[in-house]
Amino acid sequence: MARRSAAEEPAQHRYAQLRELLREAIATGELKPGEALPPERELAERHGISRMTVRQALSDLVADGLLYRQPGLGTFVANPKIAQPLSRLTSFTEDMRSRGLKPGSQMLGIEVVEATHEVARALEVDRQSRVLRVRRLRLADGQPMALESVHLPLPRFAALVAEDLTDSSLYRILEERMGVHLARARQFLEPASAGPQEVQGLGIRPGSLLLLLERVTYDPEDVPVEYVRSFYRGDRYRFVVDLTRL
Ligand code: 16G
Repeated sequence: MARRSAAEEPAQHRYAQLRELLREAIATGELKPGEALPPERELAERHGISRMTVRQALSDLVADGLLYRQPGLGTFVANPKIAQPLSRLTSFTEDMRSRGLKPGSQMLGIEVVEATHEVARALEVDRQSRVLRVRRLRLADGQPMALESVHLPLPRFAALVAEDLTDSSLYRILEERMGVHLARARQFLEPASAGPQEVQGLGIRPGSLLLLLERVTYDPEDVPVEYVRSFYRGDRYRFVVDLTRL
């Protein structure tokens, strides 16, 4: 890595100082979610640094999801991220309720489609066999959180077409109305960046960071029930895994 020149060193230092100061103010609640930060000019004057340096510090905190910018309005303190444990097989509805948030969905489509290679492999069905695809925008307290696309094999789940999945839980319908028990799931997590579909659905900027979650859920006979791809907002979510050393 190139060595920094002596002139750059102090600015680098002051930028990190401001960033950590703001980080602490957010952590202690001195700065509250939704609160506007003073204008960049004011922060620059107050800390004796350039506006460029202030902007750099704020950009880091925006990238970390602690602040968000509203063009023309300023920079605000973000809501804390939802910390989602990854150990139990839970539904979106259960996840939001356990955090005191109101779950909701906006239906984007429910249709019968041919299984792609990927879907067929996950659901262990023949390529091009018919599957049910349910696409929903998942909301917490009315705010878009994730864009979800669920595939279920047909004819087993054909009855779902008649269900209103807008504001109800798929897992609840499966378990309580259809008598399908969900035993286990395998889930993959990877970073992704927002393309046009995610931008529109989640109301975020192109290129925003997302977490792509892929899940295959199985019944007690180990038959795949659903294959899901969900794009979660990277600025609103973090996942928690508890590890034990054997
Ligand atoms: C979660 C699951 C999804 C499941 C949904 C059911 C992931 C990636 N997705 O969003 O597999 O279909 O919950 O939610 O974890 P619901 O019962 O609230 O409709």
